[in-house]
Amino acid sequence: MSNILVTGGTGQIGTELIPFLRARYGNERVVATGHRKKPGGEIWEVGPFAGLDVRDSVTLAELVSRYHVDTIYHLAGVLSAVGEDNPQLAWDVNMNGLYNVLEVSRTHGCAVFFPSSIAAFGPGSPLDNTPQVTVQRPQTIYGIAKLSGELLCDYYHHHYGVDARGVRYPGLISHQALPGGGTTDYAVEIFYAALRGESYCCPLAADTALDMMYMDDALRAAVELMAVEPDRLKHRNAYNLTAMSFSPEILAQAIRAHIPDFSIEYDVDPVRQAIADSWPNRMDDGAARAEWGWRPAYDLEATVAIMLRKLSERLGSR
Ligand code: AKB
Repeated sequence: MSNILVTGGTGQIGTELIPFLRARYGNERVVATGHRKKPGGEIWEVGPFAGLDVRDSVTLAELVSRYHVDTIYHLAGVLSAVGEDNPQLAWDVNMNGLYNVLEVSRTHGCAVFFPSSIAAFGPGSPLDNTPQVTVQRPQTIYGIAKLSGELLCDYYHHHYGVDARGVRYPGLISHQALPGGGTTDYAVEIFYAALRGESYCCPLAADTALDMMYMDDALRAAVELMAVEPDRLKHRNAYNLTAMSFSPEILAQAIRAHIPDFSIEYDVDPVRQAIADSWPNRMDDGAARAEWGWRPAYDLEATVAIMLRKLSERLGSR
């Protein structure tokens, strides 16, 4: 029987994608990998886990052979804000990691899921209703690697028949692992402050609109895309994907519907602000809707309600 391998398994998406895949396909069939030590907790015990730095092609190939892997969800990567602090590391992990995943997929016949990002757009891209196919001149090392990654996935598909598929994720909002080093992280951090009864100090300006998505939608999108008949996919790498668009002020207002005394203040980080200003306000995800039936389930109100409920259960607050 063939199996699934997830890189970046201990990160923001991986922490939730692994149980999601295991519930669907069986615990033993999903191999979690991460460059950090295996975290404690039941989800890490019920199926295989292996240490993996995605730049290590030998270990990656060995795991793919040992576990008879036929699909790789390649989530390992350095995010946008951290990438600007260390562009050499970001390029090394994000590009060489993807290259290794595509190479092992070429030699072992695996399908690949690649998470691109709104970061693959940049100055010159239309910010509103950003089309599926348009100008893409990102200026962050993260965005450059995402765009290069989209092209590399297409190259491996056209030249070697690797079944590589991807989405351009917006900022992802989740209540388990923290994102760690992205420009959209504020949209997760704000909930922790609100539930602790603290004012939130936001690094982005009040009116900075960005695409966002609740994690459950992001997981479902990845699995649905990988399950679609290949001949339906015209824009494989990578599909614009969004669920909502909001600014910090709009998000704060939505939180105040539950916690009326919540307050937000602004101390704009010029690096993150410049990145956010170069990203879409709202993408057009019509190609994903038309080609593989993408529909988000969580809007802003639903996301705020579930984040506050799930996080308050975890943090033991109101
Ligand atoms: C980031 O902010 O770097 C990521 C992304 C939008 O790709 N969340």
